[in-house]
Amino acid sequence: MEDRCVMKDLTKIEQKQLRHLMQERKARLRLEREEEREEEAGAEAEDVSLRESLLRQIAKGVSQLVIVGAFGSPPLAFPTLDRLLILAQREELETLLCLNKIDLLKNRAEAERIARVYRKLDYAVMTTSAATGEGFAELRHKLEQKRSMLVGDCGVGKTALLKALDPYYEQKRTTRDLILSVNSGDQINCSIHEYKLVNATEVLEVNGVPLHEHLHLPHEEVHRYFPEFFAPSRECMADDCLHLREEDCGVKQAVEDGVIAKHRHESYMRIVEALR
Ligand SMILES: Nc1nc2c(ncn2[C@@H]2O[C@H](COP(=O)(O)OP(=O)(O)OP(=O)(O)O)[C@@H](O)[C@H]2O)c(=O)[nH]1
Ligand SMILES: [Mg+2]
Ligand SMILES: [Zn+2]
Repeated sequence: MEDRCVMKDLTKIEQKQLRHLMQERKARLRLEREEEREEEAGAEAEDVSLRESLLRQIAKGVSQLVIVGAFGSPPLAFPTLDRLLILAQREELETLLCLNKIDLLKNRAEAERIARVYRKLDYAVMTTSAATGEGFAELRHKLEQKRSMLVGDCGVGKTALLKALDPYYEQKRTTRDLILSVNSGDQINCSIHEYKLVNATEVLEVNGVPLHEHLHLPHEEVHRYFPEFFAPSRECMADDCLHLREEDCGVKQAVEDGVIAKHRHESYMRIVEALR
C-alpha cells in the first residue's frame, strides 16, 4: 500500500542504501556483542551473571521475542516497544511486533502507518484483536514450531492472546521461579510461565520483571539501534552529535521533514536521557 502519511516513501536507491546500512550494522553489532561475550567469559564467574543481560538470563532457548503493544486508551507505548526492540537486537533474538486491540482503533490507516514505520526497519509486524480473532491465523502460524517469549506492558492483552490461541492454555502451563541478577548487583525474584500449546507452540511469559526497564548500555550507543538515523546523521555538523539539542542535526531535520517517524526520535531521546 502506498505511504501517504508521516513517513515519506524512500526512493529505490535509498531503500537499497538503508538495507545495506542495516546489514552492515547487524554485522557490526554481532561482532561487538561477540567481543563483549568473550570478555565476559574471561571474567570471574560471579561477574558473568551480573553482566549477563536480564533478557539473556530469562530467555535461554528462546528464539523469538513477541513484543505486544495495544491500541486504544492509553495509546501505544512506543518507548516500551522501542526499548524491547533494542533488547531483542542485543540478544540477536528474532522479533515479532504484535499490535493488539486493533478492534479499538477507529482509524485503521493509523495502524498501517505505524506498522509501515517498523516494517521499513526490517521488523516483522502484525495487527491482532483478541476480541474479534483478527490476525490470529497469522499469529498462530508465526508461533508454531518455535519457543517464543511474550512481552509487553500490563494490560496490552498477552493473556487474552494466549487464550485466543488455545482456550485450554491454563492447563498447559508450568511455572518455575528464577532468581535474576540485575545490573546494580542486586538479585530479584521472578516466575516464568511456560505454555506448551498445540503444533509445537511454546510460549514463555515472565512475571514480576518489567524487562524494558532493564536496558543497560552506554547512552552514546543507543543511536546504533535506530537504523533510520544512519543516513541522515551524515548531515550532522558535530561528529559526536547525539541528535538531542544540537544545532544543525541531520536526524532532527529528517524528523521535521517526515523522513524519520517523530515517535521513534521521541523514544530515542527518552532512552538516551534515562541512560545518561
Ligand atoms: N477490545 C479488546 N480488548 C482486549 C484485547 N486483548 C485484550 N483485551 C482486554 O484487555 C484487558 C487486559 O488484557 P490481558 O490479556 O489481561 O492483558 P495482559 O497483557 O495479560 O496484562 P498483564 O497480565 O497485567 O500483564 C482485558 O480486559 C482483556 O479482555 C483486544 O484485542 N481487544
Ligand atoms: Mg496477563
Ligand atoms: Zn545529529
